[in-house]
Amino acid sequence: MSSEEPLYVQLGPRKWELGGEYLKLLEPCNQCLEAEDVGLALRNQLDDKGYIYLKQVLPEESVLKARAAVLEHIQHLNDTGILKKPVFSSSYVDGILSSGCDVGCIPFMEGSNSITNHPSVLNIIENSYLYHIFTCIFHGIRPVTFDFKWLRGMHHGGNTGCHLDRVYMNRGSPQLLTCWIPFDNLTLDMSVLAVLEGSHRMDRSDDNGYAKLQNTYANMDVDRDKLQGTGWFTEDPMEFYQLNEALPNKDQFGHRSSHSDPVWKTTAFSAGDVLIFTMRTIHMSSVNLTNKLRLSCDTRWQPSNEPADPRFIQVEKTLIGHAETKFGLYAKNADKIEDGKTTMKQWRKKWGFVIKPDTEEMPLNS
Ligand SMILES: O=C(O)CCC(=O)C(=O)O
Repeated sequence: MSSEEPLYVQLGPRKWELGGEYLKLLEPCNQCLEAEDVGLALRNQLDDKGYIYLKQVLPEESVLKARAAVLEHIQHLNDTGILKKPVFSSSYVDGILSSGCDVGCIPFMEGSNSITNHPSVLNIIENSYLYHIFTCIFHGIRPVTFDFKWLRGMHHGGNTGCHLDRVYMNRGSPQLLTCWIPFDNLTLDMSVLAVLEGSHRMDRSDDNGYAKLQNTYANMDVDRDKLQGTGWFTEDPMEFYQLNEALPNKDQFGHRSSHSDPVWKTTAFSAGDVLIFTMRTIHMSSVNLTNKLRLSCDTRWQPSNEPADPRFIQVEKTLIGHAETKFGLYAKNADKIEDGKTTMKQWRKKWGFVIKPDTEEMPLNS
């Protein structure tokens, strides 16, 4: 393919051209690592954009070793009959999925378990380089990383909808950060992470749709609020560009014409890249259009001298995550709303966000 040809990325229902109006290229900031004060440079990047993208900072060979360990683990679950449906079409080594292997066919690997604690996996997700980077970001304070790991396999046709992480893990340090690590070289059609640059900022006026989002959705706690479903605000990334439609100075697409307006960004990732972002940064992943299993792991980091969300760190040997309730992709197809549970549509209505008429539901009574 010539480099002149447009590249498209499928973000939920939107197929956007990379470099086009709605989707820009995510740029690495490895130059921060050359700064006199690395921590300051990284913090400035985080404050300004809501993320730090570092290109090829972990050894590729070790990342691919971690990938191989996860693929072998999944195959072992098949071989021993724990997983009935074959995950891979031929040899597990290439990670090619058998046809029809969707979300229920790929094992749920989140938590602190034999595969997240496999030496080759830990060698990546708790790599000493990451300790160094987070020590720099946290002003020299040694970081701690949650024992709970979000190791994911993304099936063909799957993706993660638009959300921010605060709704899942907001009971500890406000400095908590996510570190997303692809376990492979990922082309744009292999479910790459996309961030809404600038969406995390808290310096907007109260009438701004992004301020409203941060003052409502971002303050949700999926467990406290008894949410049923994914926890995603929406699956449609375009909704964020429409948040300010009612405001003056908007252009024909509902954008306000200001350079600080959030913009979606993504890129093809290399094994060895890391993407660090704040709990308030809206993000999603693109649809996996390939027949290859996309593996990644998100880990969480914070200064060790601050309280940690007890659901995700080993305190007195309890580590429960969201207990029996699953959010994210594994909650996508729950059709019946259980008694006492709430839905994102109900919350959105209560907060005053646009609800499409065909998705109306009962109002929240609280
Ligand atoms: O890997 C994905 O598809 C989503 C990752 C994510 O949501 C996160 O890192 O918080």
